[in-house]
Amino acid sequence: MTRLEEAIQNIVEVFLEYAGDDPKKPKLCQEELKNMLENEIKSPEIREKITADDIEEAMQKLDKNHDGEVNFKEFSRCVMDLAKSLYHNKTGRGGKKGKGKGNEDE
Ligand SMILES: [Ca+2]
Repeated sequence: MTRLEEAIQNIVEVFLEYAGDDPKKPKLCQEELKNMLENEIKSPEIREKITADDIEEAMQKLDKNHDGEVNFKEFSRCVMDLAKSLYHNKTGRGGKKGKGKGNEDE
């Protein structure tokens, strides 16, 4: 498998692995989200972005539709946000909107 294929597959597999036993309704509850963050995010740089120390805050941040759980759409948005932030750190580009410099190609 190529690196990109592997990355895509990993995102799906990590989500499904933690998202509960019901394959028809894969969502992360707060406890599952906590397990996932603890086991799958080790880099302090990324950890601080997602405030894994405060699981309720992390949950609220990710749970965009406020149903108390994190679905795949919400999870993948979080992964993309982390990827964007890493990209920003490496290149100085693609930072938060309205911050002026480094924003021109958005
Ligand atoms: Ca949700």
